[in-house]
Amino acid sequence: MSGAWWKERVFYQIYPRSFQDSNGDGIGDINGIISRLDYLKWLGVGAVWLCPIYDSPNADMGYDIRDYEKIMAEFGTMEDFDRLVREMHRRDIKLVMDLVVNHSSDEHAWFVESRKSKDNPYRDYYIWRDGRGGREPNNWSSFFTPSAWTYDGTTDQWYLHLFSEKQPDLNWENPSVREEIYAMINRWFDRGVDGFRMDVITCIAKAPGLPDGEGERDENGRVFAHEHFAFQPKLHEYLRELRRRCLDGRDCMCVGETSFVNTENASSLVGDGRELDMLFQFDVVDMDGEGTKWDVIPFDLKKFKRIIADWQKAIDWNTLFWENHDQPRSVPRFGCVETEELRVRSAKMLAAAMFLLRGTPFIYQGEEIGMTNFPFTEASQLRDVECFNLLKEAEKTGRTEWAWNGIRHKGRDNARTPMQWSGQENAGFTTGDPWIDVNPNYTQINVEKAKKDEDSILHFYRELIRLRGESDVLKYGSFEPLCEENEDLFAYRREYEGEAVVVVCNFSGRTVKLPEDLACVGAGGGEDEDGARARCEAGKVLLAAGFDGEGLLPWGTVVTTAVTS
Ligand code: ISL
Ligand code: CA
Repeated sequence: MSGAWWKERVFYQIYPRSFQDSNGDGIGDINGIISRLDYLKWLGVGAVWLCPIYDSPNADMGYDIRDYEKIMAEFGTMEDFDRLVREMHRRDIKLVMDLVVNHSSDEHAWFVESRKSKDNPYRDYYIWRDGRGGREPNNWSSFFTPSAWTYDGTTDQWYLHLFSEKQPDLNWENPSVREEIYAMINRWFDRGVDGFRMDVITCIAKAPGLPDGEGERDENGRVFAHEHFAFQPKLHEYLRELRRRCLDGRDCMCVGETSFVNTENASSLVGDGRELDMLFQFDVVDMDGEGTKWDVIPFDLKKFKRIIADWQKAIDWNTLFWENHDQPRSVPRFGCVETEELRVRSAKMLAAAMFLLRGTPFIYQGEEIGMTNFPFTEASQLRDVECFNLLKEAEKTGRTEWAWNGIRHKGRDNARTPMQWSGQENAGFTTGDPWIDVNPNYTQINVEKAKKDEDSILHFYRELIRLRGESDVLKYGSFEPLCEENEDLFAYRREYEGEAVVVVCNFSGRTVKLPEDLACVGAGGGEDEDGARARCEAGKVLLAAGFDGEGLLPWGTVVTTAVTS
């Protein structure tokens, strides 16, 4: 069996600013990425999702694009980019770019024109409205700021921004906007890119008339009105048009960052080849927040199992991830960092738990060495607009302690600290001053050290990627949840054409004996009552960490062959 390349391969997400600096200015760049391609190849990576590298004033670290067809000067030149494409393709690594077209930067030439006058040809490229009695046109709040509107005195109107005020929303209703975007996408395809990750793509269409939100109001009467800006009917129209105009006829892939997707509406986006190929859902990573992501609640294994089983059932092909540039690190979050031994073991367990499910794995840079959160203590260590706005608002209401607790657990800068390559100064990331501090644990946690240690998290990832690559059952097998009521274990069976594999993961700090129904796991030859010798012989261990033949040590995992059902 050989499916689409984006199902066969394991993805690796690069946050360019923090991956590798090549010229000592403290900022990661394209030449730095090129110098690490052999590492990615060694690891077994088959495709890269590259976070935005376009010209940007960096109000939101590249997610505010000033020019879609220029490379950010700090990252290099278009020649460097063309070389990156060549060097990746020479190693058979696909390149997927970030596509941020819900909004642009307020410094984009379109917006600079748009705000000049009401009759400017670019006026309708953005969403401008009159105020209501000196206030905003409606009651929407934004992802990053209290209000989703900013007033502009030049024309006495307000513009809409679902993110920061430096990220005005593009008006997809306007056919000229769509034409410009499609042409831009096609030019990138013609340069050789293999696909796109589409930023907040589910929010590009807004409800006609921009009605007030009816949900829960904040102190100022504002509402996070996603019922009016996510999953609007026009979304499907736009995505189909985009596919016809840009994707059809190309051997490419598009994955949506589909905020507000759920198991009911997911199949309206994927599965029939008319809109997206894959989607990112956030049910797993949103699990440990209640109301807002900043109100941290403990990990709930049963809930996790339900979410995974529901999604594996809901659509044919999932994306599989624990981390990205918007999430904190996964080991302190879902595993255990109490001791070095447990950090290593739980990182391996998390890898097996997620990346052997049915779907395409996405590894975020540094996850493969088990990087952890940063011990933030002061605002000067932060770089993220989301954190700054959170602190600003929290100070007004005397909730500073609460905000800091949230930032330490969930702040996006946790995952944006430099990649830890070695025990040398600045973790081998830069010879200069890094743009954001290196995690002080880099002498312990780094690629160079992990490469030398066969028992490291890094080697486990490499082995896991190799196994998946060689195995049809791990790629294309069905998914069946096991031990659903067990309080400590997450387990599942994959099955495909006469082959089966069982994955068992201990999500607890206890040693757990394998329950009866998993008796054959790893037993490799033992016998049990129902004469299940065959079952036992099937129990060949493919991958393990903290497995002693009978049970799993705290945070341990085992992957074995199994009999088919
Ligand atoms: O990280 C989040 C807030 O905590 C998410 O809600 C995030 O803002 C949302 O998933 C959209 O993310 C994407 O678009 C943003 C950008 O800041 C993120 O980095 C990007 O992944 C605006 O472009
Ligand atoms: Ca640099």
